[in-house]
Amino acid sequence: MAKPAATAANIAAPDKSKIKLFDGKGIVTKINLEIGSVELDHDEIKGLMPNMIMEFSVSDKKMLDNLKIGDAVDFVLEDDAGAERIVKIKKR
Ligand SMILES: [Cu+2]
Repeated sequence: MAKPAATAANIAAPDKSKIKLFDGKGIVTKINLEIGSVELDHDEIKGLMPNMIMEFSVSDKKMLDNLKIGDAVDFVLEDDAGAERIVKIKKR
């Protein structure tokens, strides 16, 4: 399906149906409190990507407060038409 043109109307009310959530597991390898990102050595995320080490943005920097390098975590990744960010993360 063709992507609709970006108009004020669809920017104000994004199409929620494009947002998908994925559960993941991984190990924290880096934390960036300034920009609000966490690098994870993550397991396969079924339907999205194989296991790899990569950096993710988080929806709220406060989620990183209780994490440290080496922590095993469960997380929820939001994929909004290819734009990914972690919306939940907690120590396992
Ligand atoms: Cu990945």
